[in-house]
Amino acid sequence: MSGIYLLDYGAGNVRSLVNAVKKLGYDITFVKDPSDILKADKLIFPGVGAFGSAMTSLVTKGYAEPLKQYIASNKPFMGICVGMQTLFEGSDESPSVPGLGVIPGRVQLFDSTTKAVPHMGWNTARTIQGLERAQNCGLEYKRTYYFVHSFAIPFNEGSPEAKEWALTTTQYGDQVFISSVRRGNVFCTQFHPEKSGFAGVNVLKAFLSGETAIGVEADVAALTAPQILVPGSLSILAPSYVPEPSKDEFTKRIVACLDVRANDQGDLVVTKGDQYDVREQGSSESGKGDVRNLGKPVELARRYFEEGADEITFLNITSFRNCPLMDTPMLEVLRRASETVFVPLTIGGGIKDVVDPDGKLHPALEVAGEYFRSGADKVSIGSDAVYAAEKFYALGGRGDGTSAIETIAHAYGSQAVVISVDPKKIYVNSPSDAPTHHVIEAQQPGPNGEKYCWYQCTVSGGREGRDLDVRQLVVACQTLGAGEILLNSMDQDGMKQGYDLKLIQDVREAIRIPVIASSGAGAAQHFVDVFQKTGVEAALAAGIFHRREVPLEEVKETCKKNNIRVRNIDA
Ligand code: 1PR
Repeated sequence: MSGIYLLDYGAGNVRSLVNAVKKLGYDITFVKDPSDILKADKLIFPGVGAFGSAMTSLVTKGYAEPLKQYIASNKPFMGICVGMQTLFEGSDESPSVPGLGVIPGRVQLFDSTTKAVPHMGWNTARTIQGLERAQNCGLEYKRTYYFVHSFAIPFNEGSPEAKEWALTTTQYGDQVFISSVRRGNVFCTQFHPEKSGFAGVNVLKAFLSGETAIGVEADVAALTAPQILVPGSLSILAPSYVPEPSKDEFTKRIVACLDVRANDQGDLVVTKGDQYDVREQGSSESGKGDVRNLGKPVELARRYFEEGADEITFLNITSFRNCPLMDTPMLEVLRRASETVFVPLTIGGGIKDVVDPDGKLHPALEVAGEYFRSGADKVSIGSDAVYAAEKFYALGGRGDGTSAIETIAHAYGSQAVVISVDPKKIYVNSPSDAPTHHVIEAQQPGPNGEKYCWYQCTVSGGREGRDLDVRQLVVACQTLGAGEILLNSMDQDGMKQGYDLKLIQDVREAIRIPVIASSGAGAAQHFVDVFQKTGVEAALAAGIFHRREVPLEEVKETCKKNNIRVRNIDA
C-alpha cells in the first residue's frame, strides 16, 4: 500500500500526530517492516526520547538503510524533533552512536548555566531562507511552536548545514539553534507541530498537501538565483533574504490542571479541593459532603485548549488506591483528549511499580508506556518520587537505576518525566529546630509567631508527611533524571491568595530544570507576580479556570501588559 507512512519505533506519544494527520483528512499507515519505508509516498519520522536509543532502534529494526535510500530518492520526508536530529552526523547525547549523516553537523547540549534545560515550551522560528519558503512550509512569522529538547544543532552562519539546510533558527536564552531544515523534499522541525496548536497543524497541512516540497532542482535554482524581490509583496527568495537579527522569544507557559477522580456515583469528574480537601461541606456526621464536580475531563481539556492553555495536566488524584493499568477510564480520557487537544498533555497519579489484583507486577516503565501510547507527552510522578529521593540519600547520593524516574527518563527522555511535589509548610522558631532540613524565612510568621519554616514532602495526596524537605526532593529528582518540577503547595491550594513565592523562588534557585508554579492562583496578577518574582518557566491553575472566575485570555493579556512574553491565543 502506498500513501503516507509513519516511522514509529515505539518510543513515545505518536497518537497526537496520528490524530492531527487524521483531522486533516489523511490516512496514515505505520511502518511495520523495513520494506514499507520505500513504499511510502510521504514519510513522517517523529523521533522521541534519546538520540542513541532512536538510532539504535533504527539500526536494529533494519530501518536505517531504507530510510537513507528513501531520503536520497527525494520523496517527501518530514522529521520531527529527534527525527530531525538523527539526520545529522551525531549527537553529544550519545557520542558513540553515529547519526544517519544526511546533514553535516553535530547535535549539542544546551548550556544550563544561563537558563533552564530542557528548552521546554513555546518559541518562535525565524526564517533565514526567506518568508516565502517558510510560508510554503506552513510556518508563520511571529507564531510560536512547542519545543521540548535538551540538545540542539547550534546555528553557525557559514557552516555547511546552515548554508544548505537551515530554514529557521530559534533563540533560547543566549543560544541560537537550527529549528527547522528544508532542502529538496526533506523538511524537518525541532519543534513538535502536532503539539503546537493550530499553528503546528498548519505546518503538517503544508507537508501533507505537498506545498512544502519543491524538489531539489527548484531548490538549487533558487539558491543560485539573483535577488528576486516581487514588487508589492513580501516574497523574497534566498539567498538575497536578509534575516532579522535573532531574538529570544521564549514564552512563559500557562498550564490548566484537571484533578480527576471518581465521585461517589462512580462517574469520573474533574474536582478541585481547598488544601487538598475535595469534598463539599456536608450535613453528614463527618461534616463532609459529595466530591466536588466541576465538569467532565475531556470536555474541559478541549475548552482550555481552545481558550489558549499552553499545556494541560490531568492528575488522577486517587490512583494510589488502584492499579492504574486497570484504570481504563483515565487511559480513555487521554485517548479522547488527544483527538481534539493539540498542546502537550501530562498525566499524573499512580506512576510507579504496581501489582494488579491477580498479583502481576507492572513496572512503572510499563505503566508510563501505556499512558504515552494513549496520548500523554509527559508523566508526572508524585509519591514514588519521594520514595526514590529517600533511597537516593540512603545510598549516599546516587540512584541504583531502578526508580521510576530513572527507568522512564532512560527510555523516553528526561523531558517526559515531571515530578509533582505536594509540600506542606512546617513552621519553626529557628533553623536549629530542624537541623536536617532546608529552613527559610517564612513569608508570613506562623500561628505562634514563628519566623521560619521548612517544606515537608508528603505522599498519597498529602495524607502522609515524610522526613524529607522539598529542596532535598527536587535536587535528588533532578540528579536521577527528572526533566521538570510541578510545584504544588498544600497550604495555598484552592485558597486564591496567590502562589507561595518564597517556596517557588527557593526551588527555582536550587535546580536547573524547568519549574511549574502551582497552587493558589486567584487573579491574573498572581501569574505576573510569580513570573516576575521567581523566574519560573510556567504557572498552573485549576479552580479559577474551572469556575470561569479568571479567563485564560485575561491571564495572558495581563502578562503581556507587564512585558511577560506569552503565546498568543491560537485561532
Ligand atoms: O502520588 O504519584 O499517585 O500522584 C498523585 C497526584 O495527585 C499528585 O500529583 C498530587 O499532587 C495529586 N493529588 C492528590 N490528591 C490531591 C488532592 O487535591 N486531594 N491534587 C491531589 C493536587 C494540586 C494541584 C492543583 C493546584 C492548583 N492538586 O494540582 O491543581 O494546587 O489549584 P488552584 O489553582 O485551584 O489553587 P501520585
